[in-house]
Amino acid sequence: MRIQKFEVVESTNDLARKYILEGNKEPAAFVAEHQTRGKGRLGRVWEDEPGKSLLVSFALPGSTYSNPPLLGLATAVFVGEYLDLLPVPWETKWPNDVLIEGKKVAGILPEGIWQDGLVGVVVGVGLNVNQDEFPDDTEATSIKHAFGQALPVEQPLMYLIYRMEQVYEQIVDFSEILATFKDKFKSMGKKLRVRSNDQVWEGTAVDIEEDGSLILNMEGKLVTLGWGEVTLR
Ligand code: BT5
Repeated sequence: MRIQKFEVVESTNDLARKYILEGNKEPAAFVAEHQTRGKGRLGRVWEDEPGKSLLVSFALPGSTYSNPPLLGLATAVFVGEYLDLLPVPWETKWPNDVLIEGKKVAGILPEGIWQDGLVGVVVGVGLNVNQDEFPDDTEATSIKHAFGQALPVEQPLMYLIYRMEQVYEQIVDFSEILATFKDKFKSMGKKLRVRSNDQVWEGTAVDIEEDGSLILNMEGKLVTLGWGEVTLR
C-alpha cells in the first residue's frame, strides 16, 4: 500500500478519487493532519482538530468492490476491531458510524468511482483519536476521552492499513464482518426512524442483509433500505 501524508488538504477523499481516475493500479492511503473541506455524507461537513484526528482515505483501484456501502460498513468494524485492542467498548450505527457509549467517534465515507463503469472505490475514515473539541450539532467523543490517555494517530492508521490490504488481496470474509457489525448494532430490534431517499420510514430494525441493506419491519411489512439516516424513535 502506498502511503501519502499531507499537512493540510481540502479532503483526502478527493485525493484518493483523483488517484484512481489517473489510472493508478496500486492501493493507496491518503492521510492528512487537517482538512479544510472534510466531507460527510449528503453534503455535510466533517470537522477535525489539526493533528489530533485520523483523517485517511483509502483508494482501492479496480472493479472488484462493486458495493461501496458494504465496504463502508466493513470499515466501521475495522475501526471497532482496533478499539477492541485497547480495549474500549464500541457499537455500530447503521450504515457506517462507530460509537462509544452512544457518541460518535468515527464517520466513514465510501464512494464508488465511476468512469465508463466502476473503476475503484474510495473509503474515507475520520476517527477522533485525541480530539477534545467536537461539533455542537452532534454527540461526539474521542478515543482519548474513552481510553483516558492520548494515543499516536499512527496506531489506528497502521491497523486500518493492515485490514485494507487484506480487503485488496480479497482475503477478508465479509459475512463474518457483517455478523460483527450486526452484533454491535445496538439498535437491532428497536424502533427506528430512517430517512432514506427523501422519505421517512418508521419501524423495527430486524436485520442487515448480505449487501449491507437494513431491513425494517413496518407493522408486519418488511422494507429494505440501502442507505439512510437513523434516529431512535
Ligand atoms: C460521516 O458523514 O460520518 C462521514 C465522515 C467521513 C470523514 C472522512 S475524514 C477523511 C475523509 N475525507 C473526507 O473529506 N471525508 C472522509 P455523516 O454520516 O454525514 O456525518 C456527518 C455529521 O457528523 C456532521 O453533520 C456532524 O453532525 C457530525 N460530525 C462532524 N465532524 C465530526 C467529528 N469529528 N466527530 C463526530 N461527529 C462529527
